[in-house]
Amino acid sequence: MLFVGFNVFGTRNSYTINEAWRFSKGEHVGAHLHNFDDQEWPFVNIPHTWNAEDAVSEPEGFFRGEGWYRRNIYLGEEAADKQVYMYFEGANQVTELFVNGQYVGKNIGGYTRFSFDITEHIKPDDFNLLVVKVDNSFHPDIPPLTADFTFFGGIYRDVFLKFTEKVHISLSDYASSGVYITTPAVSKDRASVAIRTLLENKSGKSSRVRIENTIIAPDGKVVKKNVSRANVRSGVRFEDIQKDLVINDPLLWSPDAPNLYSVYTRIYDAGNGQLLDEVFNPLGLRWFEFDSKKGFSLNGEYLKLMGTNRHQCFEGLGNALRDELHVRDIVLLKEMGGNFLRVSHYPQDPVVMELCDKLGIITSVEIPAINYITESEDFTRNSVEMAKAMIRQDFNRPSILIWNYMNEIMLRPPFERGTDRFDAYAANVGEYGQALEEAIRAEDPYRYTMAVFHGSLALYEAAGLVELPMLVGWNLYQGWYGGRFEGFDGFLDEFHLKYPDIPFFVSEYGADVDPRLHSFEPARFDFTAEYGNLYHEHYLKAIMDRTYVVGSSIWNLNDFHSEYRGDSMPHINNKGITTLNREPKDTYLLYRSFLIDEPLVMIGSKGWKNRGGVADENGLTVQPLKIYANVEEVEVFHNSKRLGHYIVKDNVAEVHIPFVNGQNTIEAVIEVDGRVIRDFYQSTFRQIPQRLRDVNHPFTEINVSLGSRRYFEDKDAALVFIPEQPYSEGSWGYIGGEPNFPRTRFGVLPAWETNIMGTNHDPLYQTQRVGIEEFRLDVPDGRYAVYLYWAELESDLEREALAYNLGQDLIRDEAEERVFNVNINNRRVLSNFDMAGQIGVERAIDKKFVVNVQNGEGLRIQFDSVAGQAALNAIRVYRMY
Ligand code: GCB
Ligand code: CA
Repeated sequence: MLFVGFNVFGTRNSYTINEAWRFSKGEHVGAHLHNFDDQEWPFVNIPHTWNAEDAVSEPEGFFRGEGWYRRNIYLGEEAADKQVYMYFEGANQVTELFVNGQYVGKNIGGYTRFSFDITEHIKPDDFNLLVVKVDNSFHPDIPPLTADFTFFGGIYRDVFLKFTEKVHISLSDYASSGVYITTPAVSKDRASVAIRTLLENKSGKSSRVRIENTIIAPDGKVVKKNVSRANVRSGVRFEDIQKDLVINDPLLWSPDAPNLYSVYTRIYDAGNGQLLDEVFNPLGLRWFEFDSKKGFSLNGEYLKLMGTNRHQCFEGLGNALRDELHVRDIVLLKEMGGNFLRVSHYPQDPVVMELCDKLGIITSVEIPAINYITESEDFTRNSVEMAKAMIRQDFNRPSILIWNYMNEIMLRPPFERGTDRFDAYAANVGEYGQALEEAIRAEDPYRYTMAVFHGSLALYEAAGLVELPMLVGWNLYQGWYGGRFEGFDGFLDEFHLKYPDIPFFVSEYGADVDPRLHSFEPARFDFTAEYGNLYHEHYLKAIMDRTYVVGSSIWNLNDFHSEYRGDSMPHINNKGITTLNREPKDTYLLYRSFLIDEPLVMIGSKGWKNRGGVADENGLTVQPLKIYANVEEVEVFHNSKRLGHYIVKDNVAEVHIPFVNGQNTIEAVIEVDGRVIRDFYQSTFRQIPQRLRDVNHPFTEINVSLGSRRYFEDKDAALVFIPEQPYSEGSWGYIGGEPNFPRTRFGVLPAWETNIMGTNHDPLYQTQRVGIEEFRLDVPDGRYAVYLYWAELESDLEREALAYNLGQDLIRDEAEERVFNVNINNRRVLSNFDMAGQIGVERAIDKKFVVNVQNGEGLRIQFDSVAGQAALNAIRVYRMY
């Protein structure tokens, strides 16, 4: 009611216009005009991407080009006599706006926010045609050029209309809030605040205004009100500065106590007192320091920064997430006990930053300068512009302490090392870095700058980048892409020794975990949960052991889309400690038990609902299970039977569970100060008897992955494939042959990582036994379904060097011919079977055969070679009758 009489909508009105846009991919001549016919175009809602499907579909590549959005929107009275802005939280990557057939403007860059003043182009109390053209084509002058994530196109974040009075706080300074708050001095006793406000006057005449900043304490009380007056000339941006606003005994902002002050910046007509505009900003009072020996301190106290990186995509949605999904991620991080987020590799949705402010997550934010640069003025200019937009837009976030301006920029230099051209390139990269370093320091003298490198120090030295930023970030993958875990420790110590004055982060480290894969003999690059667990157990300890490492961020909080990737789950990078739809993996539990103080017990491999294995002499199958806890001991029960007390070491207790056929319930219990806390895990176990003809344990089915030490869970069918074993009398297994392990420049790997066409169960086809003579099962008489699974892994297909293959350089021999016959119980079922010739390489082949087994003959699947070596990737035998 306050403003009725002069302003029905209050001071500033803002709402989303996300719904019911007509959309079409591709080029459309004249689509910005009124008479263009879009009736055939489907409706979409924003957030929207046109790549949600093709970025995960089998054919390589995803659509990169233009997409058009059209909408007629009725603008009522709220638009009359107002300044009207269209505000985008983000669209990837070049956006052009047309209103009522007229060109309004263009934005470059897919991750920062932008706004257009559309006042001149609209008609109030009428329908207005808004047309947005977005283009996600590769552009040599716009970062990112290449990177290990999918460049989803579209208007993938909220779009708003904003209506202000003619005299208002600026919306067009890089789409920032128009208010810049700094805290030049903060101590326990006293904080001094400065507020700079940009004002716009579009009224055509000068205006006398009163500018009032009100600071409200976390408890809701006004602690400061400061007023200034100004004459704002029309058409000129006016800058109001209020400084030395002192707050005594401030409530400091920290991860444990994220106290937030509110700053309301209001402008009033100095004549009639009318409130013209009001802008809110958060304010956090804190001081901090990064020290190369003592590590990080916040408000004078040592704090190890522990957290993750994050990518902004989700299963099925690409990057088009509604606010709630962004929010959930930050909550997940907080619940894990994290106090740090590297907002990677680009600025993210405003709600992400909002949550970090509120939950007390310290952040670094970065521009997407990744892998290499284009040596052009435009590339540098666009990068600097992005950095400015990033900084101004999130300038007032207390959570942000660091601006990062590059990620592994020397990973893919386009010129050969050792040449003059390379040296010139390295020098150019150095200059590029300097331009960014300078621009950022000029924009924001109160925060730290950072550059993030991959593990080849010499390359960054060559470019002169190592000593440029205030902080360095290292992305380290020893024991994943190559080498061993210990290489990580060695790298940290050596760098610290060589550059004792440079404070640094472990800005990335991680290992891919496909939640369907398990192994009790984990190996580098097997994609199993168990290997990922070992990797993180090692890294966590190494990071904690070193005070001088200021902090670390796991790569990554979530699994994320990377279209060109093969791996066990094509198009997805599985280094998340949660899945694409945010199911926690064991690694999440490991960190949670380490970082959270209140007593916790969590059983690992929760998602593994279908287990299996071979029974021992006692009819049991003993398999290890990890339990995460932050107490000294945990008591474990299996199917209500007490197994005992287990010591927890470094937050992990390893328990051997004697699994039985059928349901298994495991209970873990801790007791702290009389409080009992428990966790449960349930799994169905499919036990394979030692002797398949055991009358007490009738054979039903067996699923085996060949050439492999991995278990593969088919979650949809609720079954599990178990690792191969050699045949022995009465039992089952292979006869002859050996696993086909791929050789790479960085060693032999336990499985291939080729994208297999025609299946989602790639891991089953990515291992195989070659030279196999027979797979034999001494099953009882009956009628059986035998499923054989194959894919030809050897191929001469020329592959473009992957944009991102740290260590995946495959050594291929010339693919040999492979032709063989398959017999079942001496009956020929396939002759001259030639996968490459008949079906093609790297394509899944599933064949089902029905066999009567009689006279105690068992099942013998026999392979005889015609040319080259026979092969088998997986087998399933199922008793029908
Ligand atoms: C890195 C990159 C990141 C990749 C990651 C990986 O070093 O900075 O973008 O996704 O490695 O998984 O390879
Ligand atoms: Ca949003």
